[in-house]
Amino acid sequence: RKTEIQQRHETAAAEVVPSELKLYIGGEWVESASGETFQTRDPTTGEVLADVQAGNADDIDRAVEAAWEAYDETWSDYSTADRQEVLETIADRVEAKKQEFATLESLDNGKPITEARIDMGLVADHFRYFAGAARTNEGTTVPTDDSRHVQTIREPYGVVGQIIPWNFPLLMAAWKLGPALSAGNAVVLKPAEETPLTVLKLMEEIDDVLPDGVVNVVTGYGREAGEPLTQHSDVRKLAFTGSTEVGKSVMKNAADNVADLTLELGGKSPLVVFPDADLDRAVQTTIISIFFNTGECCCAGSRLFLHTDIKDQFVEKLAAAAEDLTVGDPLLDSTDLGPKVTQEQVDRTMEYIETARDSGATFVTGGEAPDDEALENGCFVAPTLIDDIDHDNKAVQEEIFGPVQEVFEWTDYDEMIERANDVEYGLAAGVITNDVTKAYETAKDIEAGNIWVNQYNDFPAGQPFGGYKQSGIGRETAFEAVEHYTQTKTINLSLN
Ligand code: TXE
Repeated sequence: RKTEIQQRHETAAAEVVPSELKLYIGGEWVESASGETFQTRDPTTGEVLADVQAGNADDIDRAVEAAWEAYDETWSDYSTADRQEVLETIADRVEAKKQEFATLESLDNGKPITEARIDMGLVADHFRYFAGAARTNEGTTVPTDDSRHVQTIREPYGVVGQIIPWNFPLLMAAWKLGPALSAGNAVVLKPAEETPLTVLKLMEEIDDVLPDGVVNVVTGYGREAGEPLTQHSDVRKLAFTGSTEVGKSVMKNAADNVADLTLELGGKSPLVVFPDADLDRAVQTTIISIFFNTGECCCAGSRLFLHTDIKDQFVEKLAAAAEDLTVGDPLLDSTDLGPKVTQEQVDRTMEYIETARDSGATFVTGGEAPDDEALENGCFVAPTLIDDIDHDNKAVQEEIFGPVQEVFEWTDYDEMIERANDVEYGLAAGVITNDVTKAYETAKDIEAGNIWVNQYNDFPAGQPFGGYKQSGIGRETAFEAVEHYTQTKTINLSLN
């Protein structure tokens, strides 16, 4: 007999799983060259959602060829106004089917439907932002003397390759496609094997909007489909979001072809709370920093630095708030935390939890699967707070990518900053204080690309996002991203 959750998911899947699940190459839905497929599962129920094509190097070759053909024959003739219109129409199409997209994302990834709706709003907003950006991609004139006129123009690369992860599947696609198309490139995109469905649905919905071959989607595994894309000599720029380990191999492959590259990698971000903070509000911000998207955020505030004066009281309030969160069926509006994306991800999180436990750390709350029979088929991890752990522990130094936050106490500001910066990553950070001077000083002292003050995980389009240190290279979600998808051409005209 099916449980209530299984029934709800089966009904939702029948309504929203797209009918076209092949590779999208040259505007056609085609089978993978090998004829092989793989399954994508619902992490809440463990059931198979769909069989998806397992693309390989031959499919990447076909896709790159189709992209160049589209670029040479049609796309490069599109004016900036045409590109703006295309991107605006994509935003319209996502908005028109927002609930369907959100449900599909929630089924495939496990994220709460309320958060999936936020994602879809951001997807549309990013496409709109980059629609506008198409019109502002200006060059310069360079003053020298009257003997010449020197001008720079920004030209697209032609064909670019993009590889995205599973934590914000459609939003990561929007972050990548938006600037690439805005700048006038054709794209080969490889979604994560865990969550290919919303990107395929997007292509189904915008098939008539883009000329054939401008966006090509090759689903498949990292080694089989991702790697060949990063090795392809006709791909002029690569953009990758994922683990630092794979990011390094993408960088090496890019070097072989001297392809341009942007990387958005992992993080282990600090959230610093000063003693003057409004504690209740700070607790809510802390909850968002680590439990939003079940902690599957590269910028999650996974290391919490609490001033000694407030630490005990703060931890007590935070534990109560964490225990109050509803872990459950992500399709319900009342759910705060859904499952992790796969069992493999649960195992990875649990390994870090065991490392912390073995070191004698204190589990303030969580540290295991939630105690709920209805969730036993899903990939659930309870919200977890860890105290009394060494900062050099592997579970602190490495990205857990789950609903797990580690707490540290601080008294001396300089020592706290030193520890906050004592990781290989530098993606994001948060500061909570009512003192503007302290907030600014801390924001300057932390080595990270994104600092939130008195809030966390806020991503309006137009605000650059990207990492310091091993968290990445380049910035997304802002005009800078369009620049990353262009190359400068200098034209020097003799006036003699
Ligand atoms: O990442 P991978 P995984 C971190 C997070 C997580 C860990 C592992 O800590 O626990 O990485 O996750 C494709 N060449 N982040 O295994 O493998 C792959 O198919 C080219 C942080 O999912 O890096 C997928 O499309 N591509 C992160 C994408 O890379 C390859 C988000 C990401 O997968 C490839 C995700 C290869 N050799 C994980 N191998 C963030 N920054 O937000 C894999 N891929």
